[in-house]
Amino acid sequence: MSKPKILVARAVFPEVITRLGQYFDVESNQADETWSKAQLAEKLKGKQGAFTTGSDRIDADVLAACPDLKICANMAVGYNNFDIDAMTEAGVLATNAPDVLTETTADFGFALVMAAARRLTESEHYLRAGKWNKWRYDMFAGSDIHGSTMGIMGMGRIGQGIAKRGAHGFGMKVIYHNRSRLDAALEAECKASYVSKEELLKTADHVVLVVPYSPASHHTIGAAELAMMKPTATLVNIARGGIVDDVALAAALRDKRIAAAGLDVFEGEPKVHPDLLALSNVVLTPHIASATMPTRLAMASLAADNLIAFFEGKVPPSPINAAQLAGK
Ligand code: 8YV
Repeated sequence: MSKPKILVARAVFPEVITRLGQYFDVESNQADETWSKAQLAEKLKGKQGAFTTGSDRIDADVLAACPDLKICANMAVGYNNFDIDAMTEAGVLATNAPDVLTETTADFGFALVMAAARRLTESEHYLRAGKWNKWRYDMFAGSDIHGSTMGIMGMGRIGQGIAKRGAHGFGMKVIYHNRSRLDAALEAECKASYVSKEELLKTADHVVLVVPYSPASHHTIGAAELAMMKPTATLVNIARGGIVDDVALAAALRDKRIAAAGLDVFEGEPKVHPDLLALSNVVLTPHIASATMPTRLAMASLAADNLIAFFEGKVPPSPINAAQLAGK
């Protein structure tokens, strides 16, 4: 019997490609070419499965061009690159890669809070530029982490990981806002108290965004929200570009209406708004919160597990729209 045909849309670990090759006829982008949506659709023609990352768009246009497609396995926990309704309509299963990246991503979120609040990259650039010639009492004075208040918007697994790091490791007071309140046991574990979005923005010294992107969460942080924050506050976004209005943020940072920001994700990435690039009080990283080799391997392996289970007629480990498909 011939093997199902799959496309691996990005360069990934060779061992994962080898493993997939045992089950599938694999075409992979190991050359790491940059494909437009139309090119991705072209490559997907005749394929029954796709291995994608969080920036490979699968929507009605792509699905219309690829009637053989049955499953798309995302090597990412976020899946706003998928139009889930269109996929369900086309009978295509979507899977993601949750859990395996939680702690690594929480580490990075916390690192961005520290880097932004303590002006790590800004001071390093100053030193490297040869500008350090004397001591000054207020040189690169930032804001404290220990004993401060951290406000987490989006209290899923990664948000909870950041809360625990802050509360248990740094004695921070943790407040959070989420669509639904955590149960009492989880709140106690995270030492976190539920507050309104307004209270969080007004009282937190460090605001961390971990909300999933959807049209409803577009520009969760814009000019009005930035205006509520303390002038000494830090804003960190490890969620998705589009959760923050980057232009409004750049203006707030430039006018010192908030003190600092740490951003791993951007509207329109990999392009970064020039207004942000022009500022020194923002730490900018290229969407690497999950980037450690063990975690990236675990994410790729989970995407592969989903594809293999699906074509073996088993229940894939992390389906997104299985219930919708079953109810069709
Ligand atoms: C991915 C991410 O690296 O998992 C996610 O949702 O944002 C990152 O871990 C990125 O989406 C590429 O798949």
